[in-house]
Amino acid sequence: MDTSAVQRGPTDAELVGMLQTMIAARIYSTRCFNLQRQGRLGTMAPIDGNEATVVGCTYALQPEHDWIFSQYREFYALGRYGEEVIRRQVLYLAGHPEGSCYPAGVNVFPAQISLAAQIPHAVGMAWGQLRQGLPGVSVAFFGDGASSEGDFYEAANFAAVIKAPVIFMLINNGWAISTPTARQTAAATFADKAAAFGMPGVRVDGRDPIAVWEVVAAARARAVAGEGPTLVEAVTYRLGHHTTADDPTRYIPAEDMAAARAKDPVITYAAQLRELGLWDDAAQAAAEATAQAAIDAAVDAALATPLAPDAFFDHVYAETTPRMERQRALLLELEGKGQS
Ligand SMILES: Cc1ncc(C[n+]2csc(CCOP(=O)(O)OP(=O)(O)O)c2C)c(N)n1
Ligand SMILES: [Mg+2]
Repeated sequence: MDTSAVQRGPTDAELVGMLQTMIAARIYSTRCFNLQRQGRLGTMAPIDGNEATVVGCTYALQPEHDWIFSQYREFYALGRYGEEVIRRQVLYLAGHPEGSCYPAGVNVFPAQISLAAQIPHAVGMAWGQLRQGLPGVSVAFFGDGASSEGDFYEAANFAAVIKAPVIFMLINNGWAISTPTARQTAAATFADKAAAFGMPGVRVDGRDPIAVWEVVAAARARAVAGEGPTLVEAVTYRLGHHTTADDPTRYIPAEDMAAARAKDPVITYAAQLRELGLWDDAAQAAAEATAQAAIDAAVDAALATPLAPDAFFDHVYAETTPRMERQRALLLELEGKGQS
């Protein structure tokens, strides 16, 4: 297999780019959280704690060839897939259906709220890539909680049998809403589950973007060499609310959260790059200002876009069913816009 990318490791520019993207992700997510509290955006799931995993992974990919299938928390950190991702994510939170459809060339699938349903989609895409001889891989992000769903077992089993070029990125952030990992599985690690499928399972520090980069680069090299899928368990800790509808202080002991915050990946990775001489106060200020300007522009544009209350009917099927047309008419009537 081609191990050149694995052997070279990330360049200095990529190391810096990863930190800029992680900082931006935290700023985007925090801003959207606050706007939900003000009633200006809808329910959202903050990314806090997952930044290093998502960014380390995407920097090891080739966005022009490799497809991303996310759960609901990763979008803020997909900056390597282009600024359009954050613009669409904010549109989505503002209620616009087109916010979950990406334009051609942005290889990102819509958010998936139904746990694990994105995993068979990723394997299906990878199967297509394999059959068409395309050079890319598909990556499925999913949580420790999602790993208990049948969709994960079915998709992983099938992927291993057909040697699909897919990477299963299981983000173990300690929690599935209020269920701790100790109540999620009796296995010693989530990575151990790979053995039953006949694929490699790798456990990596999900708070270390360089470690994640290396593991994903190796998994990608295997996948494109026709050697099949890899299960990666990235271990981190959820630093925020499950969603804006959650209150983690009711079930996470304050000392556990304080210990996790002391290992906040955005802070520890910045310190690491300062030690390497790749980061300083000016770089930090510039990264924050750039991210702030980008999120301000995305939010202003989303909130200024008129929202048709029935727009979501247009994006379910190519042809709307009679039942949905009746529902649309009823909705418009209730909105005072349809039959008066
Ligand atoms: C099929 C299905 N069952 C239950 C839920 C409700 N639910 C939403 S998020 C969640 C927890 C998921 O935890 P995990 O997969 O670890 O992801 P995390 O939120 O930690 O990123 C649950 C149970 C759902 N969305 N879909
Ligand atoms: Mg989780």
